[in-house]
Amino acid sequence: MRRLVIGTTFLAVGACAAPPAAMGGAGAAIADATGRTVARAAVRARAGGISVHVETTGLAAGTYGVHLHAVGRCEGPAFASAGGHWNPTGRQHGRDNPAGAHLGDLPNLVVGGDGRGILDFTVAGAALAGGGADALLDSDGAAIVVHAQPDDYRTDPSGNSGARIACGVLKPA
Ligand SMILES: [Cu+2]
Ligand SMILES: [Zn+2]
Repeated sequence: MRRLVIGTTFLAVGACAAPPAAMGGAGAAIADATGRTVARAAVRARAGGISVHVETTGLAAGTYGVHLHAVGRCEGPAFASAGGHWNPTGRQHGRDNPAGAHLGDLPNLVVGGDGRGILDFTVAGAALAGGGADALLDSDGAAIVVHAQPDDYRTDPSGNSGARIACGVLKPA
C-alpha cells in the first residue's frame, strides 16, 4: 500500500514537471546505518547504456565494492532489503567470472586519505527506465550499495565484498 502511494507521487510529479528529464536521470543519497550521508550517486541514460557517477566525501580511506542492487529499499543496519545485484540478464557476479557479469556490477570505489573518492562507469547494454522488466528503475526500483571490502570481480554472488555499509535508493531526478 505504501509503495502504491509513492508510485502515484512519482507519476504526479512527472506529469506536472518535466517527464523527459525524469526518465533520463536518477540520483541517490547514500547513507550509512546511522543515517549519515557518506556518498552521492547520479545515473544517466545515454546511447547504448547508463552512466553511473559516485562521489564520496565521508568514507575512511580504502577500497570499497559498489553495486547497483535490484530493489529500491534501504533498511539498515544490514540493508538486506536492497536485494541482490541488479541482474536482468541472469549472469553470475563479476567481470572476471567466465559466467559474469551482473549489469549491477561496478568498479571499486577508491577513497584517499582526504576521504574523497570518485567512481565513473558506463554500464553497456543497460536501460534506466522505460517500463521494461529489464530497466533499472522497474516497479520495485533500485538501490546503490557500498560494501565494507573491495570487490574481487569474480566471486559469485557479491565479489567477497563483505557487509553492506551504506545504501541509497535511486530516485528519478
Ligand atoms: Cu552490493
Ligand atoms: Zn554482482
